Amino acid sequence: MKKLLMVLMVVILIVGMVSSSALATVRIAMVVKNLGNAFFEACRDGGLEAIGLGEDIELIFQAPITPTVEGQIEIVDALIAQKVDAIAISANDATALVPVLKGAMAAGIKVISFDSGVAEGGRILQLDPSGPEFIGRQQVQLVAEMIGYKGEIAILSATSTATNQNIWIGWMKEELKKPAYKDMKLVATVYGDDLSDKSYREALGLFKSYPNLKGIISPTTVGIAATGKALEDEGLSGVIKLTGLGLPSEMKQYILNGTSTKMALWNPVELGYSATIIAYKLVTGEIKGEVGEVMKVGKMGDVTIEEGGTAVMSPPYVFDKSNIEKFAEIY
Ligand code: RAM
Repeated sequence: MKKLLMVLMVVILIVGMVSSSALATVRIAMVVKNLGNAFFEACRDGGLEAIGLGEDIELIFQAPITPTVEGQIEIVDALIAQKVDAIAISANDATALVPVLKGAMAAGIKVISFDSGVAEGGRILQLDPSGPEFIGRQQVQLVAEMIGYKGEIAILSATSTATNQNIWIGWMKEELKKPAYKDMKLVATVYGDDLSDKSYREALGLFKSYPNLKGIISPTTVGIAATGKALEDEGLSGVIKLTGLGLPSEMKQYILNGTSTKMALWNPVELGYSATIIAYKLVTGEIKGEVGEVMKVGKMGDVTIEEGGTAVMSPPYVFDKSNIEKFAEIY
């Protein structure tokens, strides 16, 4: 919140290494869901690491203050007018961005989505952090272990239109159909909109509405940290088990005190790094964006473009007391 309040402008950062030579600068815009989310700040740091590899690249980092698709459409419109070379976007809505991004591509801008995807017509490719099926199923496996495969569970998500969370939730529901989970019941899915205060209130609402609740999955870094705080404040740490996708730096205290015994996430710095490299190589023509193509993504190695124009970066890590402190220093 503090960070969010500090930043009242839509444009928060324009950085880059602009060559003093006559070479044309490649301008890559990273557009994320909203400002003030440490996950996306880590993605931005990865983007900066990537542009550091070249001397003619500039990174423009932008997001609406709250995670709305209208805000992102306005930003993309402005980026088209600025004639940037590439846009890498984490979408607040899969389909509503398609027309404006089609316009961007028609203007010669290379468009990719990463993290939270845009539907096929609106981007060249979507970079998933890890396989969506794997992520969704793993979330259920984690909470099931924590509650002994028995009792009521709820999901506290980001926005109701977030592509990534909605796909993961779809896979969670698939996983829950397996006989192993017959004694578990998903009683509610609520949305904290990736805002700490709203997520906190939604968590309190769950505690009140479902007195028998045994576990919460929060597949959003903002949601899981807010839920951890709500559980602690209400004296419910360990009573209702918490898992999800969290930043180690934000979740360290809750992992160490047992509010959440295990949770998962990939490295957001590497995600921003990969998205920026792919966007850059699409601009230079080194990557075409065709299905089957193997992309060389710097230190991340080879990444293949699969059916539907999707590519997967790497598997998620699982954090617990044994490794949380080490990862908390990184992101
Ligand atoms: C939040 C955002 C982001 C998601 C992570 C796990 O920071 O919703 O899109 O990937 O959580």
